[in-house]
Amino acid sequence: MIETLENTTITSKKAVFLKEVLTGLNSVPKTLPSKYFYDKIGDALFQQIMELDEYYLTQAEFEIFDQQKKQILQEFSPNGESFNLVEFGAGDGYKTKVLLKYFLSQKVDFEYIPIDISQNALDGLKKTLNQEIPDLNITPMQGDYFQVLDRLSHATSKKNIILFLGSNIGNFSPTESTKFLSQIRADINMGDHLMIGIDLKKDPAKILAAYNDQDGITAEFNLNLLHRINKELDANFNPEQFKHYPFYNPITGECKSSLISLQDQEVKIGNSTIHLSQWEPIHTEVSRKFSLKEIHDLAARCGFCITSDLSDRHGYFVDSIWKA
Ligand code: AVI
Repeated sequence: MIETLENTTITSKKAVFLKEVLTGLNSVPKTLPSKYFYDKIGDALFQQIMELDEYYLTQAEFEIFDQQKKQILQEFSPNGESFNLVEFGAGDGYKTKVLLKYFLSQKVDFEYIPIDISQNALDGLKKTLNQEIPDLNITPMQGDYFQVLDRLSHATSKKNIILFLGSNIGNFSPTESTKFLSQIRADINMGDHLMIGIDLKKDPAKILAAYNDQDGITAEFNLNLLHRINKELDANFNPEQFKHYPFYNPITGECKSSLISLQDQEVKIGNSTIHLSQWEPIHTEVSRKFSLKEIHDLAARCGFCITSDLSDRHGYFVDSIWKA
């Protein structure tokens, strides 16, 4: 019985994946959803991207936490009150660990609650943190961000502090980000905080290099989407006939990545056939960059007040602290 249920879930996940891929590839221009980057190989490639010199975002946010952890704690808990530190999509915890260790050293009473869709990711994170920071009170929660947040806001009188780091908001469309952040605002209580990591507009060459590294890791990350579709949806993309192509528009702040078809070609996906013309792009991801004014407008639109904008020494990135 259980096996049947699991199989049903797997089948329906696959059906949704297939439907979204075919809808995207039958659109004009062609698109593929970036959420499908993150299978096991995609996770490992993204980990490598975060360690690249060109991908300045990780080090900039690390520096902000390292240099300004005292002020961050002061904002979160001005009178030493206890809180829940709830992180959406926690990853490997590389940057968050700086804050966790500092808060513990200051004898703050807090519970770290990383939320992720992947139980696997949470198990890995818990294991690492138990080894590295044995005194940490950690309660990983698997599931949809909002279901967990809703449960938390009703279950505890403690202040909730939400972390949404790494410029993940940049992967949303403007409509999606307004909806997502307004939903957070609706689910938290007056006086709770959101700290959101956002990549700023800067020299277009710097941004482009971050999405087109010399070692070709980002290209591999983008092309992995085709490998994944081949494996999981019985398709026959030839990834060698596609080229990773990012471009940055300084007016909109969008760095858009695409895969360009190097020749006229037909690709089979399940029972469907997709035609691609030579030089036709498949849009795969948007990584939006913001000005401070755009961040302030976004916060106001979603019902938050900004209490501080913490930036790195180059002014590349900001961790903006918002209050409900
Ligand atoms: C996860 N996200 C914030 C990354 C970004 O910068 O948009 C994903 C990424 N894509 C290419 N490089 C990194």
